[in-house]
Amino acid sequence: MAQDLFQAPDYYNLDELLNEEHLLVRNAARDWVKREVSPIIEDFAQRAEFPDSIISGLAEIGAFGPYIPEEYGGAGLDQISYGLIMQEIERGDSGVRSTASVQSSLVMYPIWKYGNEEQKQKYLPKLASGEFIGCFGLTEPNHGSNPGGMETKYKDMGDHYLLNGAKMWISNAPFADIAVVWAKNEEGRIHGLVLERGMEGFSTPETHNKWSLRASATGELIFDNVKVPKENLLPNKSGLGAPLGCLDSARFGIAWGAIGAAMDCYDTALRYSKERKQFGKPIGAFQLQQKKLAEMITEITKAQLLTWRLGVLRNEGKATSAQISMAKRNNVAMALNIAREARQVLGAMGISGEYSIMRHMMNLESVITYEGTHDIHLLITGLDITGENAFK
Ligand code: TGC
Ligand code: FAD
Repeated sequence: MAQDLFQAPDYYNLDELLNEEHLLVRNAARDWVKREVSPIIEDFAQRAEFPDSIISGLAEIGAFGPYIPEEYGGAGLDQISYGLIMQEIERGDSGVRSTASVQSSLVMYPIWKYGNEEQKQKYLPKLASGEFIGCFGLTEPNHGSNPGGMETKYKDMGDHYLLNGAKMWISNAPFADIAVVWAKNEEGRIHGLVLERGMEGFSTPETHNKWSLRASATGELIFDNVKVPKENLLPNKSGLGAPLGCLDSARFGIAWGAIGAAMDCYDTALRYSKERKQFGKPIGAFQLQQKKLAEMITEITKAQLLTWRLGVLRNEGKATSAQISMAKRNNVAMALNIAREARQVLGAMGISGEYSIMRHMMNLESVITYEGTHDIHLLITGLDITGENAFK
């Protein structure tokens, strides 16, 4: 990839809304991405390989459990710092942000919120340091948008549970040390179970041939009569609300992350538009290119404001799930549109791996689908404002 010359757009001086800790955390993540992610990520994406050498760096910048208390190895930061870290990482690559999102919000969060003290002590410090990598199994071959219909189930065998079923499209699965898996008991109630690699009957085949999130490893989780020790059940919450509660936290991080991808596309297109000359002028001097760039910075600024306000609400414990859905939906679509427009500003160079735009665009095609599709989030807003459920 060409040298990383990224300069973050801040059209409305939003840095003035951030405190010293936010700026410190954000700048550390920004520098780390420039130093450790940008130089290698295109090669890994081209080879469809996860760059596991970055795991220790992710832990160092606080990307594994930013808001998990320090007593469990987390960084003990607020929600805006968490969002800023996700923004900076996704500025580098959505797949790297996926790894951090899953680890923090889909693995550490349920253990922290629904686990007992022994489970927290056993897993959280190792997840925070990157010694353990986790994954989250909710989606199944027959149940994506409708996870409540899941077929994976476990039976109480007296001294252990017996787990059967399958999950698919699971980020980090091929190399994860542990998996938080959602399954129904004999009464049909959903519970979370922690599986460890090496349990007999538990396998994690990799999903190949993805044109998106190529630097993130995706796989299946297969449970063939897996004996799960009883102490591995997360005891403090059950029902579909348990996995959906984790999704709130992850979707919040994605809303910030998408801004990072959009900022990178905009910044690349702006710089290119000043350097590339056609018809004797920089292409940025033509109205059609200015329209694209002006609309990009407008949309980025609106998304930054939306997300900052959502962060304040989350810090105050007041953000609703529907507000989070709105931000995830808006910001990912915004980023995808900007990636498409930015690609055009670069002409043929826009499809080259020398620039990050096409990689962001392809990645965002997953981001707009996972953690609830664009349609599902619209229906969540629709239900919230009308009181009418249009899902079923
Ligand atoms: P519904 O009847 O509405 O709700 C069932 C129970 O859940 C509660 N609830 C929530 N709780 C916390 N947070 C939320 N966001 C919640 N949404 C609902 C609800 O109150 C109820 O509780 P209770 O106590 O009354 O039982 O459920 P439904 O079956 O109608 O489905 C609703 C729907 C469609 C919105 C939901 O299922 C949904 O969000 N579907 C999308 C599925 C999804 O997002 N999957 C993501 C899988 S993980 C992933 O993609 C990771 S990618 C990560 C990466 O790589 O970065
Ligand atoms: P479907 O649910 O089959 O939807 C297909 C289409 O129908 C969509 O356009 C959808 O919007 C539409 N649709 C569905 N229901 C309705 C409705 N009621 N009204 C209107 N339209 C509807 N899952 C995990 O559990 N863990 C992970 O780590 C994880 N990582 C992922 C990584 C990647 C790269 C990808 C691509 C996916 C990942 N997922 C993960 C799965 C993801 O959450 C699901 O793909 C997503 O929830 C959608 O489910 P689906 O693909 O089965 O689509």
